[in-house]
Amino acid sequence: MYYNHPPKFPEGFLWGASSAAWQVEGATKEDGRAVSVIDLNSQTKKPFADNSVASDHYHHYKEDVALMAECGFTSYRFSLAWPRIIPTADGKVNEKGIAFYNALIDELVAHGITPIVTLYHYDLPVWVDELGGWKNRDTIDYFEHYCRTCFAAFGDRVKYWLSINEQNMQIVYGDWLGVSKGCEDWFRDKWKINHIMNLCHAKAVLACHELVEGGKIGPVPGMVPIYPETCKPQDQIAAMNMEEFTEKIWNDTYVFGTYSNFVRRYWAENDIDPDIRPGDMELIAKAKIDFFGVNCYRSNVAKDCPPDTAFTELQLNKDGVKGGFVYPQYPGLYEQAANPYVKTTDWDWEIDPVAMRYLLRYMWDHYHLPMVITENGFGAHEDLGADGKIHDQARIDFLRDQIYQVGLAIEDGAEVFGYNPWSFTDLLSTGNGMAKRYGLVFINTTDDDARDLRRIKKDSFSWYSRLIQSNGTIW
Ligand code: BGP
Repeated sequence: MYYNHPPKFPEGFLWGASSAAWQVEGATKEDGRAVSVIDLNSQTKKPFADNSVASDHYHHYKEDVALMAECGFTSYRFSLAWPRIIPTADGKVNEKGIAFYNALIDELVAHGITPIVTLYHYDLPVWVDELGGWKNRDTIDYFEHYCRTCFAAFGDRVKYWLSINEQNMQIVYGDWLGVSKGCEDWFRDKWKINHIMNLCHAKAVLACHELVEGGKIGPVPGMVPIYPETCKPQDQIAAMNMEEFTEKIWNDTYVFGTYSNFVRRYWAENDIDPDIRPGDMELIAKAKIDFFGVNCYRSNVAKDCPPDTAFTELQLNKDGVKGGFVYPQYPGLYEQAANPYVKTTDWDWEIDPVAMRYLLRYMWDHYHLPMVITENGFGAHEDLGADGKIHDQARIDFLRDQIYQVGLAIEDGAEVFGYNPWSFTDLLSTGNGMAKRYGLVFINTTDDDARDLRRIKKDSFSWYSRLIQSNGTIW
C-alpha cells in the first residue's frame, strides 16, 4: 500500500545499534577469558585480523557507552562471551568476566540505554569444542549452565535476551563459521548439530522464563528475503525451497515447536537421521519464544534448478572486490541468481531496502510475534580522509532507506519495537577483519596496524543522532 504521509514510529521505539563480543571486545587473553573457536577460525581468514585487540571495547566501554548516549541511543544489542564467563571445563564461573559485563550493563542503564543481550554469538569455548562441541549432547548441559549463570548475574537489569545468533547461518555456512570442523559427513551431521542447537535454544528460553522476572527471550535468525527470478511457476517453488533451506525450517521450529513436514520429508528422502531422542520434542515445544530478533542485510533471488543441472558450490566474496560471489546451483532444489533491479556493495551484497519491508511483513504474517531488528548495515572499505574524518554518505543513504521501509512495515501492521543496525563502532567483520567496516564510529585501527584505537564519529553518527531525536521522522 502507498501512504500519503511518511511512516511514523511508535513512542518508546528502541533506537540503538549492535555488536558481538568476539568482534568488538579484544582483551582475549585478559582477566581469565579462554580461547574460543571463532578466535581460531577468524585467524585462518584473510586478511588476518587479531581478535585480541579488535575494537578494544573491553578497555573503552565507558567511552563507547558515552558516545551511544551522545547519539541518543535507547538500546544497545551486544553479546556475552561464553569463554569469558565459563572459561574451563569444570564449569567454574569467572568472576572477572561477570564483573566486566556488570560494569557494562550498569553503564548502559545509568545512561538510559536498554540492554538487549545475546547469549551466543559464535564464540564456543575451545574447552567445549575439545569435548565434542556441537556434536556432543553434553554441550546442552554446558550451555544451560552458562545461560543460567548469565540470567542469575544480569537478569535483574537485562529483560531482553537473545538465545543463539543466526543458528540458520551456522548450519548453512558451517564451513565458513567453523561449525563443520571435524564432521565426516556434514551433509547429514549438520542436522544432528542443528537439533542440539535447537535443544540449547529451548533450554535458554525455559531458563530465562524461570529465572528472569519479566524477562523476554527470542532467537536471532539471519534473514535474507528471497524472490523468484520470474513468474515462471517453477521459479516460485525454487524460491520456496531456498526459503525453507536457509531460514524457514528454523523459524517454524522456534515458533511451532516441531519440525515441519517439509524437513521431515527431506530427511527421509536423503537418509538423514537428526538423532531426535525421547523427550526432545516435548522440550522444544515447551520453549515458547516471546519475540524475534531479526538480522537482515540483503535479499536473494532463486530460480528453478532441475535435477540434471550440474552442482555448483556457493563462493562468498571474501575480499570486497565486486563480482567475486559465485551463485550456487543445487540440482533439484534451487539455483541462486543476480537481481538486476538492485545495486550491490563491494562484497556483492544486494542493497535492497524494500526487502526489509517485505521481510517484516512476511515474519509478522507467518508468526504474529513482535520483532526487533538486531542487525542491518552497510559494510565498506574505509579509512580516515585528509581532513581526519569519515564522510560515509553511502551508509547514511543505506540506513535512511532501510529505516524508511521499517516504518512502512510498521504502518502495514507489523509489530516492530526497535532498530539496532550493525554496528555501533567499527569492529571485526566475520570474514574480513577491519577491512570491511560497518560502524557509525570509526575505530582507528587496521588489520596490520593497531594504531591508537581512537574513536572518531562518522557523518552517519550525526545523521543517525538527528533521526533518533525526531523518533524517525527526518528523512
Ligand atoms: C551477521 C553476523 C555478524 C556480522 C554480520 C556482518 O551474519 O551475525 O556477526 O559479522 O553478519 O557480516 P560480515 O562481518 O561477514 O560482513
